[in-house]
Amino acid sequence: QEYVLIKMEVAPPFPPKLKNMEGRKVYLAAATLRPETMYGQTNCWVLPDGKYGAFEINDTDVFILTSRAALNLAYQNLSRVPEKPSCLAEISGNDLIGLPLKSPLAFNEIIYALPMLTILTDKGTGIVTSVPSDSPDDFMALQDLVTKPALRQKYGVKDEWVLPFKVVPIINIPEFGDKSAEKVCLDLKIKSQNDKEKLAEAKRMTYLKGFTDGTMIVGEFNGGKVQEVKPLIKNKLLEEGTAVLYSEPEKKVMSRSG
Ligand code: ZZB
Repeated sequence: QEYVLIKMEVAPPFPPKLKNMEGRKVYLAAATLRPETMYGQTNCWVLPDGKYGAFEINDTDVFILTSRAALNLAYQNLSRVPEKPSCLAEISGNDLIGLPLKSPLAFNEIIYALPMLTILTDKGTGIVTSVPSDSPDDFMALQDLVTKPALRQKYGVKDEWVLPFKVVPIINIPEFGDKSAEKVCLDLKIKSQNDKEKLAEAKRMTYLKGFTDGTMIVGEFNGGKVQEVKPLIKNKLLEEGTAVLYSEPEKKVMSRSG
C-alpha cells in the first residue's frame, strides 16, 4: 500500500514537549490515499492513548508519527541516520491535542490536532488528516466533538479548535452532492464514530463514487474529474515538498494460516 504523507507543520510557539526542537521544521505526518481532498481539511486526528515519537527525517525536518512508521520510513531513505529511526522525544496523543497546524492546500490557514478514538496504530502513521466533506469517519468524529461538550471536556479540547470549522465542500458526486460524507452518514443513520460496520459501508460507498464520479469544485483543477486530477495534485505536493511517499509493507494474514 502506497500512501502520501502530508506534512502538517506545527506552528510556533512550540509546547513544552517540543521546546528542544525550536529552529527545526516539525510536522505531524498524516498518511492519506486521497491527496486531492486536502483542500477540505478541517483538523488533524490523533489517538489520545497512542504512543508517538518526534523523529529526525533529515537535518531540518522532524516528523511526529508512530515508531512503527518511523522504522518503515528509515528503510525508505527518510531518516537522518540511514535504516535507523532517530527519536528526539516520545510523545503521547494527549500531548498533541490542540497543536495548531498549517497543512498544504487547506483553505483553513490553521487547523488543530483533535482526538479520534478509532485510529489504528498499526496502519499508516497513526496521524490522520481530517476531511469531513468526503470521509465518513472524519465527519462522524468531528460531529461527535461538535455535539458532545463532555467529550471535548474529557480530552481538554477547546471550543475554538472545533466549533468554527464547518464542512468545506470540495468535490461533487452526482449521487451524493458536494458533502458526500455527511449525506451518506445521514442516509445510513450513523450515530457516532464508533458505529464501525455502518462506517465501513459508508467509506466503501464514498471511496468508490468519489473516485469514479467525483468532480473537483475548488482549487487549481476546479472542474476536473477526481480520477484525472488525483495524480496531478499528488505530484504537485511531492514537487513542492509538502508531502512524501510512504509504502506500507504487506501485512501477514495470520488467521488464514492458523
Ligand atoms: C484523507 C481522506 C479524505 C481520507 C477522504 C479518506 C477519505 P485505507 O483504505 O483503509 O488504507 N487513515 C489513515 N491512517 C489511518 C489510521 N491509522 N487509522 C484510521 N484511519 C486512517 O484508508 C486510508 C484512509 O484512512 C486515509 O485517507 C485516512 O483518511 C485514513 F475523503 O485521508 B484519508 C472515503 C474515504 N475518504
